[in-house]
Amino acid sequence: MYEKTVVLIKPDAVERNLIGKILSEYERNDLKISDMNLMTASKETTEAHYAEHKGKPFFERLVAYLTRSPIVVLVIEGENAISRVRALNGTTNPADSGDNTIRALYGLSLSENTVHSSDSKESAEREYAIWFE
Ligand code: FUP
Repeated sequence: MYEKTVVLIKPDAVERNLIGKILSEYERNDLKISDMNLMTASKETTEAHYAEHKGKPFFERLVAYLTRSPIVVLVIEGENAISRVRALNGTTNPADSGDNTIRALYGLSLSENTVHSSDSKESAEREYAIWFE
């Protein structure tokens, strides 16, 4: 199924000049970047994006991290883009992530794990509305 997914290149990656390396992982796997914004996320937008985690012990730290410096917000398209981008990104904790995944290559820790991508079609639509509308 042809899909769109929302990806965030997070502050730890932009700070370390990894935008190009991360974009090239998606492009060389035949995924299409169809929208892209470099921005500093507001607290309100970040809290909406991570609404499912509100109230959890790591929530405040998560919001502080995502808003501390610029991020890149992307729309990536292709056949089964949602699961393919999740596979390229790797698991949430870089320490457990498969070799050659973006999080294994570049992730610093569970909380500073370099990239985000939507986990379902519903999440992709919700996140698109948050970041692009
Ligand atoms: P993912 O879908 O892989 O981005 O992971 P989650 O939605 O479960 O978590 C969102 C973000 O919260 C992760 F990228 C990292 C952060 N997090 C923590 O900092 N501590 C935790 O215990 C769990 C998640």
